[in-house]
Amino acid sequence: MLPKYFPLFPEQASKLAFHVDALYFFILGVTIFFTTLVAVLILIFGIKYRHDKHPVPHQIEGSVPLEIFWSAVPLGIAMVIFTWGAVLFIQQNRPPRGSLDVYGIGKQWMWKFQHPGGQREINQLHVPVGRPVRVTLISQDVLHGFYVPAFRAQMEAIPGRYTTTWFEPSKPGTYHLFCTEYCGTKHNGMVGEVIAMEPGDYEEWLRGACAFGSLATEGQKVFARMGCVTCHRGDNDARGPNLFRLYSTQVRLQGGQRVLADAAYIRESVLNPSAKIVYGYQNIMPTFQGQLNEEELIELVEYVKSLDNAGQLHQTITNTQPEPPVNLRKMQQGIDVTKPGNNMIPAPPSHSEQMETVPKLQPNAPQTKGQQKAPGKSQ
Ligand code: HEC
Ligand SMILES: [Cu+2]
Repeated sequence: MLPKYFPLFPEQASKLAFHVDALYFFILGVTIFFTTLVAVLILIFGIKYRHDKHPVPHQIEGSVPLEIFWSAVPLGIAMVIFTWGAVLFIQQNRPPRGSLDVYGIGKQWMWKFQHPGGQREINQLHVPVGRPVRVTLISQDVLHGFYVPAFRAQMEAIPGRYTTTWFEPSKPGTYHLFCTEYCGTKHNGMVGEVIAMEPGDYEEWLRGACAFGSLATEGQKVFARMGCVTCHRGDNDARGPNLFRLYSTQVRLQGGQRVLADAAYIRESVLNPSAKIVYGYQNIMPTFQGQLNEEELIELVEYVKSLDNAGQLHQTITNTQPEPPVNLRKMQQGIDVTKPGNNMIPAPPSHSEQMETVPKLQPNAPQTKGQQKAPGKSQ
């Protein structure tokens, strides 16, 4: 905004930054205008109606047009600010489809970031330019705040709850990352940097960064280790619902209402399964509270998310081997697919066969996701 030698305002390095600033300067302009107007009028009236010229005040009985004028004009200005602000707010809270997902965990006193490909970073976040990035945040202890001034992106990191923010970096560079909640004695040291890179450089960085398997494959291991697969086998007789294509669908619950299966829903399903019971299922899932840390929960979320495509894992850039698709059939047979070589997928035909084993509607346990409407219920 201002020249480099007078950096009163942070750089504008994201797509929304200009719009946020425009609103900010509009409000600033309105404020300056009225402050000046009032100050100047005080001065003029103070001189014009001073005591020695007007010893006896002249009584004014009021004027309807004037009253309407000075009510309507501020109302109009306030509504402009409100509408403009609301539109921006909605934009800033709705990551565009196809955003790149990264996860940020705040803890005293650092930021840990995880990329879908399994790359992990501390107090540094590498992102590509020209692509929306959605950051899903959570805190491991107290309230923290994720703030990148150059992107005009700010969101609290709250213990026990996912929050998200997004930005689309518009120019390469290294930008400040601050924690904006006073989170303890070393709060001032909880700083980091966001490095926006050209897409090519970013991909190169992804390949070179340390990773031990993508979040989804790590999640698959957690899924097997915690015994989730015994109930979520993905077939008709399974005790738990099929998780294929669950992510970002509307899940029908026992009471008939529907919820969006996002990261927060999956997290809640694991930690507090009885909070929302899927329609047609029993409340038998045990809680995994205290048995999984935030990282493992994120991995589970990414795993369930990756099942979007009939059990096929995401193609995420990682410097480990390309991910083989999850072989659910082997998991059902009790084979530990997390052991090297055990998750080999048979030739493609059997995979399409596997797709067909996605449970059909059961007479008394209707599919929970999808287009079906609850009779007599509207949402
Ligand atoms: C004892 C069997 C059992 C185990 C073990 C189990 N679940 Fe479940 N799960 C269920 C049942 C039954 C439901 C549906 C009822 C409900 O919503 O609580 C469910 C629901 C879910 C849902 C919501 C599904 C939907 O369609 O909306 C998710 C996500 C989930 N489980 C994940 C997991 C994960 C991850 C694990 C392992 C950490 C796990 N489950 C372990 C039985 C189980
Ligand atoms: Cu903090």
